Amino acid sequence: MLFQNALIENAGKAVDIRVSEGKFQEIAENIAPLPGEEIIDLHNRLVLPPFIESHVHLDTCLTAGDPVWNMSGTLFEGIECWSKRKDKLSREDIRERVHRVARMYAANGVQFIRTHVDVTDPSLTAMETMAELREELRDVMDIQIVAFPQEGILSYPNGKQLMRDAVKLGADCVGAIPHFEFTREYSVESLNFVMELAAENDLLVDVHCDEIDDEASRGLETLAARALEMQMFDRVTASHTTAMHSYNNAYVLRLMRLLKMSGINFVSNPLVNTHLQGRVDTYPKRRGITRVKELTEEGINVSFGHDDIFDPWYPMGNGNLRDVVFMGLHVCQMMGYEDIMNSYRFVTTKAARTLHLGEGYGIAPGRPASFVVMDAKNYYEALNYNAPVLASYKAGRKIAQSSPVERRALF
Ligand code: 17E
Ligand code: FE2
Repeated sequence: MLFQNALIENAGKAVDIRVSEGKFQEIAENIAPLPGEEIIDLHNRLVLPPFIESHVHLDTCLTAGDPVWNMSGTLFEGIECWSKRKDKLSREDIRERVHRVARMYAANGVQFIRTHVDVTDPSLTAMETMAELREELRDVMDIQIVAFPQEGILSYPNGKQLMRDAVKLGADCVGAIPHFEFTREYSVESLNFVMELAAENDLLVDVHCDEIDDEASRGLETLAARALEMQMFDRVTASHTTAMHSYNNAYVLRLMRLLKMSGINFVSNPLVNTHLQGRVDTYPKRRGITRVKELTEEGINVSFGHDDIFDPWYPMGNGNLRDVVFMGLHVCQMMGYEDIMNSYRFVTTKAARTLHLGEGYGIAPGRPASFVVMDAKNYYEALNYNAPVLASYKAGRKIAQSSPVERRALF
């Protein structure tokens, strides 16, 4: 199969892409077609590596308002609402919602998802079902599962054992929620516990870390220190870290040194944390987004996630990561020309680093022929006009398509 006239990752010049046996074979200008080779002319459209959702909760998706709506818009009320919904969880319920949301993501060019799955449930129904769905959806969606203790590890009955059981059920990654634990001592112990658990089982770590507007919430320094001391480095990710927004600058200066030494990744969720944070403020109201610009400038890897699709924490979402990037650029004030042009990296290559996709990702000969074609000539235009993903190919197979959108004034 020969794709002609592709503008790969904002390139100024079009190239052709030969795909066979599910892999990129050749990428060059004016490749001569082979006899009988199928040819698809992309007409100078943008080609990107597939979008990656580096942080979402698939087990909670599509449950907003069931049984109750989150009226305050706080994280903590969201956790209460979810706790009520958890009582009604069944395999069929999870399967139906995850299939539906996987199709929503796929239609928007997403091919990789890291999902956090709540394991503070003695039945571990969500964890078990998600492990099954990970296998079932493998050809269309690569899913990575984080065992996520939504209601705490030390602060939830049998929390440590539930985490160990989730690892046995096949978690790829372990999480924690230090800002939700009853005490500072518990939060430190929970982080030490998951780092040991990950090291023993050769797993990745992704912590919901300091998702609170409390400048005294300092799980991050503990997580980064352990990542350094245990040499786990970029196998560790700190998600949310919204308290960093409220840290004083002198403390951030000290912290930044450790963060760089630790090599950890960050995931920021700009849509959801713009909505959830600042809820105890009157005016001025904090934005509550971690310091994406400053972390990125220091060479630290930061990606963007959606976090929620229509659930107790966020009443919107359709699987389009464009909205996440759009909000992220605004709220983090990264609106320079190059910032905008390169912002697809927050939901592609930077996320790939966090997920450790390695050679399984990226547009290069020998790698799986997975890519998206957007109805735009570069990402600036795609972002600004919310261009549809015209086609999404995974290992050489088309798994989703959209039509070009026409919005026309009649004068
Ligand atoms: N749970 C949590 O602790 N934080 C979040 N942002 C979501 C779920 C969505
Ligand atoms: Fe989250």
